[in-house]
Amino acid sequence: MLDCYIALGGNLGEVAATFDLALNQLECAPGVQVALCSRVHSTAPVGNAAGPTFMNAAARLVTGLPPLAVLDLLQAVEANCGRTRDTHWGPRTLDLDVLFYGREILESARLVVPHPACWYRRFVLDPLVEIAADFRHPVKQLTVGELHARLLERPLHVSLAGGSAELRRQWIESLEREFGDVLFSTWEAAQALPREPTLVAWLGGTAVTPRDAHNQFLQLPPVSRVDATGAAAPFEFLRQLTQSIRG
Ligand code: A4P
Ligand code: MG
Repeated sequence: MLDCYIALGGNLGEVAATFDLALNQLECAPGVQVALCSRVHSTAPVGNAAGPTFMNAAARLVTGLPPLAVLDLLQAVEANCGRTRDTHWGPRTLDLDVLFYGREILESARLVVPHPACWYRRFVLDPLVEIAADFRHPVKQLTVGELHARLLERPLHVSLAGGSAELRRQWIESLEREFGDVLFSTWEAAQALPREPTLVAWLGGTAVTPRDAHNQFLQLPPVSRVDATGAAAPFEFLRQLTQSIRG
């Protein structure tokens, strides 16, 4: 048996009632107990297609099920609660994500754990810190309480590393226009500052092989780095990162 932390989200219908229904279904499933649940938080939607205000919560499950069986169960409960998958990141009655499966690090086509975005999203960490402040993120090696505290620092500081100097200049200008309260910097400038940025977004390097490019990414600080090179629309991804950390 191990602790599995999950995130609950939704912005269609009676979301708080849907969360209750979902937690009841999880509690009734063989091999799972719902040990603890956070309060339900009202959160600003992240992403252009996300729709109206969200409700978010977090729960601790105690389970003997293997990780993919937990994912199957969460997806079955989503479907029972009226979840359809029309628009990626579109409005939804219920989204259930696996945040942590014990202290395991898993990466497969269907399941990535720890959830790659859990450490920089206010809508995840605000509820999670209520029930798991001392749980240590197995990759970032900070506790949930420490990760949450980083997102409360002001000014928030987002730094752009890699990419061309011209691209970074243009993107920083656009981001500053939209997010007047966030400090944006190039990684070169950020290194002279006393405090590490909240988040360092990697826009890609000059290396020829993918392995060398990955090594360039790995030279960024482990706690704050995010690889934006896989994003279909990297500028939109940066906007969403900024919305996520600002809350
Ligand atoms: N998958 C891989 N790893 C995991 C994991 N750890 N947990 C795969 C759950 N699923 C995982 O998910 C797509 C696929 O991810 C699954 O088939 C699974 O095999 P999905 O739930 O079908 O699609 P999605 O939720 O639209 O995509 P995604 O990327 O999970 O979106 P997010 O990250 O859940 O973000 N704003 C606020 N305020 N609150 C929110 O909750 N949520 C989103 C969606 C956008 N904006 C939001 C919120
Ligand atoms: Mg999801």
